[in-house]
Amino acid sequence: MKPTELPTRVRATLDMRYPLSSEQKARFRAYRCVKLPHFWTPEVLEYFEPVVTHWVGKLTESMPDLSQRDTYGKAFRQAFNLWVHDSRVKEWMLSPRIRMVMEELLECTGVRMYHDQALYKEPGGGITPWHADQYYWPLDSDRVATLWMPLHAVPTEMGPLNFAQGSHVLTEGRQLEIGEDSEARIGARMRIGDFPVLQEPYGLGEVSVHSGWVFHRASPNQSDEMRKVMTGIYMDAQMRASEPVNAHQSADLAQWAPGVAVGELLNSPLNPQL
Ligand SMILES: O=C(O)CCC(=O)C(=O)O
Repeated sequence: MKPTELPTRVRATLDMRYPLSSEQKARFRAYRCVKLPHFWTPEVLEYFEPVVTHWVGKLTESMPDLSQRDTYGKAFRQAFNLWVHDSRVKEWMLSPRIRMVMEELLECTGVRMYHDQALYKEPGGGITPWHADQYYWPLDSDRVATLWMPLHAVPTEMGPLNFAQGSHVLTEGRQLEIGEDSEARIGARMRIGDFPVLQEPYGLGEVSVHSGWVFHRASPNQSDEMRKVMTGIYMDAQMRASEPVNAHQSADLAQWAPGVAVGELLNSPLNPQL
């Protein structure tokens, strides 16, 4: 794959540090989730939105109709590792701006790609049930987080991501795979109110970062437009593979870090250091 010349102003934003405030860093340290306004410029979103939309169309074309999917399937069209398919996406997802913000939030000196995924919640698409991502990940520390990047503003009716702030300390519910059961059981636990739920729309260019054990969900997309989101999952460059504790983790290890054995650094060709 040949490197791509990006438009000058897009490239400039990808190379520029996002100035995290001490309040944002403290918030992430305490709650393990934070929203970052104006992370991307309108130009960056205008450039990448059609690229991501093209790949979601191509990579999910065999997906059955919404009505034929289960609760998780109704949550979104999901397309993985777009950076491997497209050099423009590669430049974006491995950009200095992302590296710097993830290093600062995860408090480590290097980060690697675990994988990326586009999450397109269709008009009429259902809830994203409550869950914690790290249930799926065979990783030996919690220095891993998702950068959730809507490609447009996301008002409440489109299903912005909600977080139970600080819920990474809760071990109850971690063993639940995403689905109706996780929605009911984790939802009931969150209603107790120990972990205030952040439920806010996203402005244009706003992104969020949440670490692997924070419980989160999204409401259905009640608008008549697609909710278009690109995400990247980034981990400490020193992350090692842990013994898989469920079938999802075994499959994840083989898929996202092929050839890496338990105890080894996750440094397969699919896990470049940014
Ligand atoms: O986009 C969504 O609705 C859910 C996203 C999510 O669960 C994640 O990125 O970890």
